[in-house]
Amino acid sequence: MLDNLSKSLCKIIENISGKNQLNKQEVEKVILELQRALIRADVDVELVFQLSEKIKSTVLKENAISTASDHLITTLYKELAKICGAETKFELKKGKPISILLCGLFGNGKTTTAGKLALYFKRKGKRAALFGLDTTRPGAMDQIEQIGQQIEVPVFIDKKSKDIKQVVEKWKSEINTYKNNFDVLIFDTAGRSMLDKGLVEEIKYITKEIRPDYRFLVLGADIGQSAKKQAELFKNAVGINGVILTKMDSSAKGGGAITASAMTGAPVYFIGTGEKMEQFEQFNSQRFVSELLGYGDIQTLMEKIEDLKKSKELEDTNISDISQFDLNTFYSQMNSMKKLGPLKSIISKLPLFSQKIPDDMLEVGEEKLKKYKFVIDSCTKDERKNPEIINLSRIKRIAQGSGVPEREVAEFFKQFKLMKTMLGEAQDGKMPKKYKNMMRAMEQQFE
Ligand SMILES: Nc1nc2c(ncn2[C@@H]2O[C@H](COP(=O)(O)OP(=O)(O)OP(=O)(O)O)[C@@H](O)[C@H]2O)c(=O)[nH]1
Ligand SMILES: [Mg+2]
Repeated sequence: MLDNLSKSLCKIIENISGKNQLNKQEVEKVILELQRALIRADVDVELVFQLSEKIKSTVLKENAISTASDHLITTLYKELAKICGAETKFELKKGKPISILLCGLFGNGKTTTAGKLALYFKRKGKRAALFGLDTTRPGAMDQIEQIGQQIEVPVFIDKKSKDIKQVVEKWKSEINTYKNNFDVLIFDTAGRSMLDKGLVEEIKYITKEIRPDYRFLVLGADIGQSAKKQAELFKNAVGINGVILTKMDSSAKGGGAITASAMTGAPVYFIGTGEKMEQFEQFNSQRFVSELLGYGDIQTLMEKIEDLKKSKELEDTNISDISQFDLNTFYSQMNSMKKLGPLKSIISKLPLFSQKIPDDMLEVGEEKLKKYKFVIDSCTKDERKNPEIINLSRIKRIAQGSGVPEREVAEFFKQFKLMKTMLGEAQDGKMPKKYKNMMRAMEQQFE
């Protein structure tokens, strides 16, 4: 997601993380780099300017000649999170049906998103229904019909009518029945080009008649600088009160999209991350910025670990004293990693880990764990407690005893050593400085 922007931002953070204090020139240099990175990613120029002014005035308060690098990082994080929108979870009130209208220019993903939303609500135990209001594009009705069949959600369409007024009148006259039978009514509308005056008139008309509770603008992450114009167009026409970003999987730039919330004044509620119906998730601006800045999705990782600990699936492998870290603790760590399963995808987003841990160490499968167990069983008590004493002749002996090839035995000890070094450094407070900054930024966000 937004790989290029993320790379540039990570580089900026890396450069300042190493320094304690930054003087005014250095701050200005960082801001200049930030501006370049954001503009290259298609973030609106005016917004970039406002953001940089805000950061500058916050970190260099009262004509200070220098600032702590931590302060700059936390400010950067906070301000970026702000332009990506407030934290707003989409929640349904019990017993109160809602209607959602999707609008946007053509090809941005409205119809696909209508299906994704319906599936999202269905999985939450809600009764969702789709309504086709695209009487313009040939095949539009078939498309939404197929989507409905695929996700097993009722679809209301009028294939014969090409007259939007007729279709709207029909659904409007029956809307109370639908509201009694469903929790969420989702209306898919026609997409056109920005130059098409008829589009604005049509969407205004539909909104006036149907009076949807939510008017979501569907924006593709690949639209670049034109996001601002689109946002304004639909904001003025229907008073957008939510945004859904699609194609977050495929956009290299996406700057228009990340600032869509700032531009519409409406929160980004969801993002689409692929063509499949399941590739859809709630948007969380803090997590998003955290990933952009290379801190990875720490929150998700922590939640996952906590859940597993609660369900007792994960042993508590906290090691308070690094000298206690031996082959036995190493084995239980590996065992835990296996339980976390898809953690690899999360860990690989954490630069701290991804740089240090080889891929095959993150892919701990059943087979490998079995081998590790044989290796450990073939070690003497002394070797288990002090694996530092392992040498070539011991490796040979262990390989014979365990039936695991020498090369793999050697690899096992190499990985043990690597993990011990990493944990040692982490405990010395050398490595996680970046993470400490991040946590502080997150805390400050709520102050
Ligand atoms: N990669 C990717 N493709 C998507 C996503 N959302 C939609 N698409 C694709 O974008 C294309 C257009 O999607 P539609 O849902 O038909 O877009 P639309 O806005 O309804 O288009 P019109 O009705 O013509 O205005 C399709 O090929 C979708 O599969 C997404 O999140 N990721
Ligand atoms: Mg469509």
